[in-house]
Amino acid sequence: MLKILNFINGNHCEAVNKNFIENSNPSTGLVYSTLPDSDEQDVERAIESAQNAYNSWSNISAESRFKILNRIAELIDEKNEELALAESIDQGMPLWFARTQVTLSAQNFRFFATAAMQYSSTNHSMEGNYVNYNQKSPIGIVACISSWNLPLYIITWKIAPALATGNCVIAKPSEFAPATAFMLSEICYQAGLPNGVLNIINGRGEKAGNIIVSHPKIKAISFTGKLSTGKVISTLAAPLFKKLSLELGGKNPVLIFADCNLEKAVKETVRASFLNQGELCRSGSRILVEEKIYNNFKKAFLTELKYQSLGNPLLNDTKIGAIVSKQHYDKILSYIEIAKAEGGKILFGGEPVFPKGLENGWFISPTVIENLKNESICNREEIFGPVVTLTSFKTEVDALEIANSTDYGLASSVWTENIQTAHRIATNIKTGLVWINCWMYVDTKSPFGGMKNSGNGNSGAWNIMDFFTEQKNVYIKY
Ligand code: TXE
Repeated sequence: MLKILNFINGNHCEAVNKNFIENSNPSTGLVYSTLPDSDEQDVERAIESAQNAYNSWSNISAESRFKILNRIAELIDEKNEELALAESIDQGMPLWFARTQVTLSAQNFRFFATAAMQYSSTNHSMEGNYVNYNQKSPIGIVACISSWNLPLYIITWKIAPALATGNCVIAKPSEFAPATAFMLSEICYQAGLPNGVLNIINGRGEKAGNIIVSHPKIKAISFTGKLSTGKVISTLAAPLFKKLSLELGGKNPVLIFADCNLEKAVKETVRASFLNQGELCRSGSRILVEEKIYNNFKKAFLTELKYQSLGNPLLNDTKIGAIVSKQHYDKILSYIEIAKAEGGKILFGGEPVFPKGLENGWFISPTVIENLKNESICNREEIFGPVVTLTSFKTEVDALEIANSTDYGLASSVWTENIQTAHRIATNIKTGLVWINCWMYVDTKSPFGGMKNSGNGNSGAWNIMDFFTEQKNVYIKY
């Protein structure tokens, strides 16, 4: 039984109350690890250790921070295989995909290690013999709370900039996939991160998570998770004037125009729909196809699905692994039932799968549904699983209207060979990310974040460095 521990003041420890939560391997449905069911006592100990570490950490040179964060990146790369295996077992994603996510996690630390050295402020002379300059300083103790879908990638994407800007961190991974955060704490210790600079608290969101976000000493919260949780955290944070960076859900449209490269559009849209079992906030879940090619696209899309092998995530040719938890598995299946009740036609899948030897695991077939109205629940609410809807549109205006019709605005992809169409759609679609003739290309140097109910766009690159700092403007008359 894997025993996951908290990481407080450089030590691994159980919850003070000795309580723990059981966590299951999604491929087998069996409990395989435990994690601390932390409460106030654990959070207080973490906050105290962060406070003790803050003065030294916030005052060491940027180069010293670079060296430690860069060493963490090197160790993540060195341990790619064991981190990837742990992630695949814990979250259910295919092992080959987990390797790519570990590589990106190392890049997160490498990018923000260098950002620590490059991060600068501005100054300028003003008429009337004034000079104006601004100072950027760390906020203090910040919270990084992450989701289970890309556990290591998302938590490193938060922790690295928070540390690079000189803050001390209280991080809380999801209780559904805590394994690689535990391994990250060991890596940070090996890299020489001073005790108390990073503390990782495990536990339930509504308990440990709530205690962290409510704590008066936590001055900023970087959160990734459901819209509903983002609302709860915002309600708690607002009266205490805590800074908030929110990466929330999505219901991402894929726009397929008749003049697209059909073969490429089909292959990439299958990937966008079912990579990581569709458990990506950037997944394309609403596929909008120009009427002229709807039947051709549908036929090619369904044919391509036959190559999406589903099963044991540890096998190299597996494209679709297990669903992270029984709770989420049931939620996805309930949406498929809702779709049927709303008149949806199941073109492919629509039911659980029981791979040989893994009959107790949580697997759901890639599912394609057509004939749903735009205002149907499955076209408006985030399902966050291997379920997509197919809808046709007549004109570009129709496509944009459908694409922009949900309360989310995170990501979109557009397939067209017409550059004018591409620019018009990119300009008028209301999503924080737009991919044209591609999907899931990400660059750490670029800002990232959703519009509308998908978040507040404070992530990525210099946005998140600014988020984790306080700015002061100084005017000097001479
Ligand atoms: O979210 P939850 P999940 C979104 C994705 C989906 C969600 C899935 O779209 O909606 O994440 O992640 C903690 N106070 N994104 O199911 O349940 C909880 O313990 C404090 C968007 O994990 O909200 C966990 O650590 N904390 C993203 C974390 O919050 C609380 C990319 C998330 O849990 C809490 C990836 C509370 N009251 C996924 N309740 C993007 N937009 O980029 C829960 N938690």
